[in-house]
Amino acid sequence: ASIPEAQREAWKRAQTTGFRGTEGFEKEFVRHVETTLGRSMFNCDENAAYSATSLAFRDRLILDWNRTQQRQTYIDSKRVYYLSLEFLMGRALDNAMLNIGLKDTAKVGLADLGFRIEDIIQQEHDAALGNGGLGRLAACFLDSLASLDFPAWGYGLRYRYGIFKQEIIDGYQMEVPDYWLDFNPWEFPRHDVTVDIQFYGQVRKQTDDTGKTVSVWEGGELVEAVAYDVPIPGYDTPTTNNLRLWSSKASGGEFDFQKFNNGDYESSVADQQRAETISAVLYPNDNLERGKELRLKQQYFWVAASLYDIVRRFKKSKRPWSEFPDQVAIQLNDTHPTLAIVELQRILVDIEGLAWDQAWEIVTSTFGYTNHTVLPEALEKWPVGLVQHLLPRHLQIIYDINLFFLQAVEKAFPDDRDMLRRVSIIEESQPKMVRMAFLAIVGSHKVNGVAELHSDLIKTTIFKDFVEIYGPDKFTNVTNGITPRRWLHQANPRLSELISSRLGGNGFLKDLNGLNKLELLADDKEFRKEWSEIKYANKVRLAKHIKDTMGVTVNPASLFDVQVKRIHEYKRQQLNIFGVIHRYLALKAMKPEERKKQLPRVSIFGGKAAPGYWMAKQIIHLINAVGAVVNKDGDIGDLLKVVFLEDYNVSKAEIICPASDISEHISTAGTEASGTSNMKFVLNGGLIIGTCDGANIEITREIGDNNIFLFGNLAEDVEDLRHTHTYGSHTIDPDLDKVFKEIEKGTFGTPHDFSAMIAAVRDHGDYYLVSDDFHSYIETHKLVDEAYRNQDDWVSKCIISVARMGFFSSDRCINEYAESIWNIEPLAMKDC
Ligand code: IMP
Ligand code: B1N
Repeated sequence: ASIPEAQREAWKRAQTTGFRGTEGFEKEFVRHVETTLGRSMFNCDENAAYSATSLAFRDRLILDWNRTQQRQTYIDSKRVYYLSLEFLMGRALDNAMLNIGLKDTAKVGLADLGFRIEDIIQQEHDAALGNGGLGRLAACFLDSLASLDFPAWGYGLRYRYGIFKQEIIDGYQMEVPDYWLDFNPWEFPRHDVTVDIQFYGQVRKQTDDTGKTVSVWEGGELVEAVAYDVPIPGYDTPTTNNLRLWSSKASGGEFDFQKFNNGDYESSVADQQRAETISAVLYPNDNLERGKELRLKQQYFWVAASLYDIVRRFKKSKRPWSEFPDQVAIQLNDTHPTLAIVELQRILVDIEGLAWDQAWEIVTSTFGYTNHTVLPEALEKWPVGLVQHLLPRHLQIIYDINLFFLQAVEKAFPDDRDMLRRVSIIEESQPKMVRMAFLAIVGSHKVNGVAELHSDLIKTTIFKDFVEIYGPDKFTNVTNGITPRRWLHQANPRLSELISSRLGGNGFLKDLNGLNKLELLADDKEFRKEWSEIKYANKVRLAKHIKDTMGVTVNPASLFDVQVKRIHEYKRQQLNIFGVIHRYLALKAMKPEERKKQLPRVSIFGGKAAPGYWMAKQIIHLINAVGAVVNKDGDIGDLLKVVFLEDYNVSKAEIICPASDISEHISTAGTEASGTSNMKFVLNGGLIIGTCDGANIEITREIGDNNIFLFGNLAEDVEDLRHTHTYGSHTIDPDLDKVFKEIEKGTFGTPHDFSAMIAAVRDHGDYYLVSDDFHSYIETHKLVDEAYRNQDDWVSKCIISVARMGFFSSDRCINEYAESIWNIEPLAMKDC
C-alpha cells in the first residue's frame, strides 16, 4: 500500500514535524484536550491533562518511530527480535519526556496551563504486563536497544488484565483485577496487521507433484491475532523501536454470522469470548509453571503471530532462505517462546518446502535461549497428549527433532545408554512430557544464564549433559543489567542532577562507567553533605507515601531497611521477618537506658504472592501481624517499625529504591538466578545485605567486599546441608527457636496461622536453610547498625559503590548479547 512515486512530493509537503518549544507543546496539549478528548478549559481535570500530554508526546514518538522503521527497512540490516511473555514497562510518560529530552518544556507548558507536572505523571496507570524480574528485564532491554540504536523489536501479548492489584485486608493479600486498557494513549492498534492462528485439527500426509511427502495441518479452529504497537523511545537519539503486542479475537470479524443468522446468537458471542480469552490475562506466577492448557495456547498464539510477522518482513527483501540468520536473530526470554523453534521449522519445511536439514540449520542459527531459573518447579514441561491435541503437527516435528538429536548423541556416546534417557526432549514419565528447556537448547546456537554463578550452575547441574554433547562454547553468561535512565535519572532526579553537576554533564546516562570519577569525591565533605540531603529527602518522600497509603508514621531519620520483590520461600522474606521479631524481643528485653542507645529502624516489605501460593500468603500475613504489634508498642516507639507496602509495582519501586539505606537480597545461595533490584538499590546510593547468590557476587566484585554485607552459607554447601536436615530431627538455631516460641505464645495473633511456616523449618527439612543462615544473618545486621552509626563512612561507602556500578547498565548487557549472540550492529539514525 505504498504511495506512488509521483505523489510523494505532495505527501512530503503535507508532513508534520511534531511540536517544538513550550508554545508548540501548549498548542498540541490544548488541541488534544479540545478535539481528541472533546473537553474544554472548563472540564479539564488532571486525568484529562495526563491524556493530552501523553497524546502530544505520542504524536512526537510516532514520527520518530516512522522514520526509524523506514530507515531500518531501507538499510535492511540484521534485526533482533526479543520474544517475551512479559514486558513490565511501568509508566511511559515520564520516560518518554526524559528520553526525548523535553521534560522541562512540558513542565513549563503545563505550569502555564495550570498543572504541576508531578501530579500529571502520577495519573498514569502502570503497564504491568509482567510478574517481576524477568518482565522488568525485558523492559530494560528495550530501553537499551533503542538507546544504543539497535534495530530491534519486542514481541509479546497484549493482556487485557496485567498483574493483579494487591490489597492488604486485615493483614491478608487480596487480589483485584487490573483492568488497565480503558484508555491507553501509548499503543497504536493495527487493525490491518492481523494473523489467523490455527489450533487443534489433524495432520494429513500427501504426495506433491515432485513425489515428495508433505504434511498438511488442517481443520481445527482459527483465532485472529491483531497487532498493537507501542513505540519505544531511545534516550538522546531519534531511534524509536517497536514493541508489538498481540491481542486475540474471533477470526473473521465480530461474530460467526452463520450462527447469528441461525438464531444462535448466544453461542456466536460465546465463541467470540472464547477467542478473546487467549490474551485476556497474564498468569500471575513468578518462577512457577503450572501446566494449564490456556497458557500453552497463549504461547503458541503469540509465537505463531510473531513468526508470521518476522518471516513476512524477511520475505519483502526477496533474499534466499539461507540468508535468514544473517537478517534475523530471535532471542527466547526463558522457555516460554520455545515453540517458536518448532514453528519456524514447520514454516520452512511444510510451507516453504525446504529440506529438513537445511531448515534446521537456519532455525538453529537464528535462535538464542536465555535461562532465568534453576528452580525445578519453574522448568516448563508439557504433557505430550496436550501438545498432540492442541498442535498435532508441532508434536510430530518435536519427535523428529528429538529423533535426530538422540541419533547424534548415540553416535557420540555409544557406551552411555542412560545419557539418551537423561537428555531426551521427551521425558518417559506417566504421562510423557515435553521438556521445553531441552528443546530450547537443541534448537538454539547459544544458551546463556543471567549471572556468573547462575551460568556456572546450569552448566554443572540441569544442563550438564548438554555441555558434554555440544561442548562448552554453546553455553555462555550475560550478567543482567538495568537501565540507568529509568532507575537513576527518572527515579532519582536530584541524585542524577548532583552527579551530572560534578561530572560535567549527563554522559554517564549512556556510558555508566563514567560514574567512576565520583570516587574522587567520596571523602569530599561538601559532596557527602549534598548526597545525604538527597537521600534524606527521598526518605521523606517514601515516609509520606507510607503514611498516606498504610497509615503508619515512620521517622525518616531511622535506618530504612527494605525488602521489596515477589514473595517466595526461596527469596526468604520469612528469614527477614524472623530477624525482625528477634530484634523486637531483644529491644523488649533491654533496660530503658540501654534501649535509648539503639539505632532506630524501619523494616519495609513489599511484594505480591502468586494467588495460589499459600505459604507466600502466610508470610505476608505474618509480616502484617508483626507490624500490628510492634508499631503500637509504647516501649519501642521509633526504635522499630514494620510496614508492608501494598501493591508493589514499577512506579512504587521508583519511589522506594532511592529511599533505602540497606536492602535485603537474601535468597538461599544458588536459587536466585541474578536479581536486578539489588543493582537498582546500589545505583541509588543504598547498601546491600545479601547472600553469595546471583548478581550479588558480581556486585561485590565490582564495588568491593567492604561495601556490602554478605552472610550465610555458600551455594556449593547447600546440597550437603540439606542432607544433614534429616526429616524431623533437625536442630534449629536457638535464637530462631526463641522467635518460634514467641509466635507460638500468641504474641502476633492466633499461633495456628503461622504453624506451617514454623513447621517448614523445624519439621520439614528446612529446604531453604533459614535456620542454618539465621545466626550469620543476625550478626551481620549488627554490623549494619554499627556501620550506620558512622555516617561519614557510610556515605563514603555509598558514593564509592555508585561510582563502581557502571558494569550493571543494561547497555553493557545488550552490547554483550549483540556481539556474542546476535551478531548485530547498531544503525544510527541520520536525517532522511
Ligand atoms: P513492517 O516491517 O512491514 O512491519 O513495517 C514496519 C514499518 O516500517 C512500517 O509501518 C513503515 O513505517 C516502515 N516501512 C515498511 N515498509 C517500508 C518501505 O518499503 N520503505 C520504507 N519504510 C517502510
Ligand atoms: O528472572 C530475573 C532474575 O533476575 C531473577 O533472579 C529470576 O528469578 C527471574 C516463570 C519466571 N526466573 N524465572 C522467572 C517468571 C515467570 C514464569 O512464569 C519463570 N523469573 C525469573 C531476570 O533474569
